[in-house]
Amino acid sequence: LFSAVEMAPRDPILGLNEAFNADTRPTKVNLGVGVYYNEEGRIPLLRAVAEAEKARLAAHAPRGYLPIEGISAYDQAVQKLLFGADAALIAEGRVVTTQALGGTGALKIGADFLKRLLPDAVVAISDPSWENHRALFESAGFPVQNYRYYDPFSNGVNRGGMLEDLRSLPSRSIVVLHACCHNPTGVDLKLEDWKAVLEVLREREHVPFLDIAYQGFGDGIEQDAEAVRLFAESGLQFFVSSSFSKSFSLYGERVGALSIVTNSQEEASRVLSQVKRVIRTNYSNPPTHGATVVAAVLNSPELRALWEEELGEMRDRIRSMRLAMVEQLAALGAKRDFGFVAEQRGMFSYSGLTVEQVERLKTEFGIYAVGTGRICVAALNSRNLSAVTSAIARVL
Ligand code: PLP
Ligand code: TYF
Repeated sequence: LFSAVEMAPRDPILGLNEAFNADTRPTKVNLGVGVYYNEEGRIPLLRAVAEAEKARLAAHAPRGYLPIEGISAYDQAVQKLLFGADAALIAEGRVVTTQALGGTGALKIGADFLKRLLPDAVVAISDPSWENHRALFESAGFPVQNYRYYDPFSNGVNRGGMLEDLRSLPSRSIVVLHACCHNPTGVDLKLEDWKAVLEVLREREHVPFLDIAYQGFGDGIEQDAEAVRLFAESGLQFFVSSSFSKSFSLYGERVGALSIVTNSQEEASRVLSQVKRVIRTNYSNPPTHGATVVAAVLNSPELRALWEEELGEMRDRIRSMRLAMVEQLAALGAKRDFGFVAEQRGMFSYSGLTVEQVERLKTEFGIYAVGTGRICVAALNSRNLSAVTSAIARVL
């Protein structure tokens, strides 16, 4: 049965963790995987989460099956966070939201549902994108193409190329867009760019699939939802996959959601019935813990304020690490201007380091980054920063 099974390639990012864990150098630094570490180099357990968990534990709540679409209070809280508390489309009952197994699970449910709706569609993802975007949509049966996105010369977005590629896709393609804090580049569209993209999507009748895995890590919770809000007001129908893995530091609890914006409440109920069918045949219904905690935090004014404060601290710490990195590299006389790192948003920076330079960082200095040159700025702290910047200056 298994004699012909080939060894699958390792995930280029998660595979790095294994190499990092096996490295015995005490000075090693993991800038590979997209995880937020605090100043002490640990994944934080947010105080808001700990409070909600304490209450949940004390309640000795039974663990029955959840509804297929998840916890209603959670789904509603997700909608408010994404579309705004006063969004017309929520009041009109036009949005379907289902709890999902992280942002990844949301993408997968959305992809499976789309395959039934548009079996012959092409999916387009940014060049570059989170590698799992391609793999997920391919495994759902779609051909996946790239649209131009990152421009290495300006460290910005190739706006013209992006719009041209979106225009030349077959009509009714599925277009995956990073709503904020683009992974892996850290380079986002500006509001004007979003408007231009939206018009092309409308013209070509493409189906937008917004992926928002880092809400609150860019400029703020509301600010980072700018693209989602713009699409919500456009009258278009679209998909949103969202995740609390990073914003609640609940990676392993798998807390995400799929939201689908439809034209009417009646349409929404039919869509929900089909999404539930997809969920049922994948994992039946979602787990209780993470979504209960997130719903408790988002629906309690005190815990929510605490969460916003803690999320703000994470955002500010990343920002200060970006600035310190730029300053230190300049002070070290690095052979390149790294000023662009301070302009990027979210956890990542496309540093421009080559495969060879990344390899040297690993072998000579025990500093792990993704082969594309992506570094996770959220893993820097005031103790490892100077080791990282001096190593980068050395390999340039
Ligand atoms: N989408 C993007 C762009 C991501 O970077 C991630 C990161 O993990 C995800 C989705 C998946 O999030 P989750 O870990 O909640 O599945
Ligand atoms: O890009 C990252 O590092 C995060 C974590 O298959 C991740 O999004 C990486 C790879 C993967 C799943 C999650």
